[in-house]
Parts: sequence; structure tokens; C-alpha cells
Amino acid sequence: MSNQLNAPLGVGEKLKLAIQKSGRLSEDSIKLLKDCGIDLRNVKDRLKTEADNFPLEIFFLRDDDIPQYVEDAVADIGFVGENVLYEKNKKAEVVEQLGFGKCRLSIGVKRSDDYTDASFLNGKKIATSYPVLLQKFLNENNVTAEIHEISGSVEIAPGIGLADAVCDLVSSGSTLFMNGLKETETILQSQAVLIENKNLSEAKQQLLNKLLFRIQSVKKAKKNKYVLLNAPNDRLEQIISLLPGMKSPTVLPLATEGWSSVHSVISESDFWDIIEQLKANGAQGILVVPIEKMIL
Ligand code: PRT
Ligand code: ZN
Repeated sequence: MSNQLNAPLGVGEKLKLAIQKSGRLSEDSIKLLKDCGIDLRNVKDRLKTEADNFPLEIFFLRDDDIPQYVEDAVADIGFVGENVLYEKNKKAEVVEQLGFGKCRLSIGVKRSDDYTDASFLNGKKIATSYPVLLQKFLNENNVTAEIHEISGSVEIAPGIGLADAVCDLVSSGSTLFMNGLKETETILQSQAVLIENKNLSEAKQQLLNKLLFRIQSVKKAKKNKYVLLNAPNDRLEQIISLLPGMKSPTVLPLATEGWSSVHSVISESDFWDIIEQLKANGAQGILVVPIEKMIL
């Protein structure tokens, strides 16, 4: 990858990226580009803009249209939810999970229903904006049900007698709850992904590798914290053994005799465990700092 990163780029080539114009993915998509050091010109009420400091052109679209634009090579790449990508079933390759827009596509039934398994749905009417993914789930479970496709406010369908159940996106679950429904099965776990057209030119592939390198550094940084602490020298060995660091922790002597300052990187997932163990081993003055970029 490093060779590709250093290779000269096609003169005047720009990578065309499609992102959601206005909706749940818009803000995070623009923030991710910003975290990657890419400044966009005026993003308000525009269909298209360019980055100031990266050969990138950005199209603002409805999320449903993004897979088609990427398949047709009108856009080279796109940021879109897996739910939309798999429902549209277009020829575009998933390159990277982006870590935002997380939700799940689930079956919801009335709270009073006695749901045991998918066979409950036999002969029922299910409202959804995801007929393709729902039909696939029904087939896999040998269920025959009527799919009622609607484009919005799916969750009100059972309450107004339009359907017996729903298949809709859920994140906190409060929309289902407020509509007297309960979540029973998850059909798909989803998050925003970077997709690419399958036939990118060599020059565009190089640009994508550059962008991807930045995205991965930003993602890694978010998953890790920088930790600084003071350690008594007689406990240094135990404390160091708790801190992997990128290679190994940095240890510097403190002005106070018998103490050292230890710097390291720890992962968000074992963060509290490690902090507790550090304290138990005599570490003091523990500072935890967010990391902006992380390049290994
Ligand atoms: O106009 P455009 O077509 O571009 O936007 P849209 O209205 O189709 O999509 P939008 O902006 O609502 O969502 C864009 C993408 O965000 C989706 O395709 C998902 O990938 C992702 N996402 C993440 C969500 C949710 N979380 C989500 N909670 N999309 C929709 N919801 C809705 C859901 O449909 C339901 O109505 O939120 C409600 C449920 O939320 P909870 O928290 O009450 O469970
Ligand atoms: Zn949409």
C-alpha cells in the first residue's frame, strides 16, 4: 500500500464521491471527510461541490440513489447504509465500514402478540420499505406472508389496521415502543459503508487508497486513547506490563526522585479495566487524551 500511496497521480483526475444530501448520514459523512483533513467548499443547498485540498468532487444525493450512481460510474465511490445497498442490490463493492449510521432492520409486531418464531408471520401482512430484504428473510424461514411496501412511517401501519407487523429500521427502539410494537427478529445489522465502482481506473484507485488510508487512521484513533500517568519506579514493571503501547510505552523520569512518567496508547474496549488495574498498581495522576489520527 505504501508504494501506491507514493505513486504519482493521474493529472487532473478527481475522485467522485456521492454522499447523502440531507438526512441521518449527512453530518457524519461530512465530519469524516473533515477528520481526514478534507475541507469542502460551501456544502449548503448544493448538488455538487469540490474539496479544496484533495482531488475530490462530492455529489449530494438521496441515499437510495447512491448505489445506482456508483454502479453506473457517475460517482466512483459513495457513503451509504448497508441497508440501502443490499436492498437496492446494485453492483458496487464494499470497501470499508465507516462506523456511523448504525442501526438494524428488524421485524416488529404488536406488543400483545404472542411471537415465538418467524412462523408467526405466516399469512400475515407486513409493512416495510425493504421488500427485497424482507422477502429474502421470509424465504430463508419458509414463511409465506404478504408484503405491503410503503415508503415512510412504516411503524404506524399496524395501529391503523394497514398491516399485522412491520419490517423497519431500529436504532434506540423508541419508535417501535411508542407505536405499541415490540422488536422480535433482526434481519440485518447495518452501518454506513464506503462503496466503490468495480471498474475504477488505476489513477482513481490510487486516490481511493489515499482516502482510505486517512479514513482508517481516523477510525483507529477513535478506538484508542492516549494515556499519561505517574508511576513509582518500584512498580514500573507491573504497570508497563498492563500497557502495550504502539511499540512499547514511553517512560520518562520525573523531577521527583523514584517516580516516572509513563505514556501509552490503550484501546477503548479495555479502557476501564486497564485504568482500574493501573490504579491498583500504584499509578497516579492518570490523564486520558483523545487521539486525532493514528498511523501505525
Ligand atoms: O432523503 P433520503 O432518501 O436521502 O433519506 P431517508 O429519509 O431515506 O433516510 P434517513 O436520513 O432517515 O436515514 C439514512 C440512513 O441512516 C438509513 O438508510 C440508515 O442506514 C441510517 N439509520 C441509522 C437510520 C436510523 N439509524 C434510524 N433510526 N435510518 C432510519 N432510522 C429511522 C427508522 O426508519 C425509524 O423510523 O428511525 C426510526 C427508528 O429509530 P429509533 O431510534 O426510534 O429506533
Ligand atoms: Zn432514502
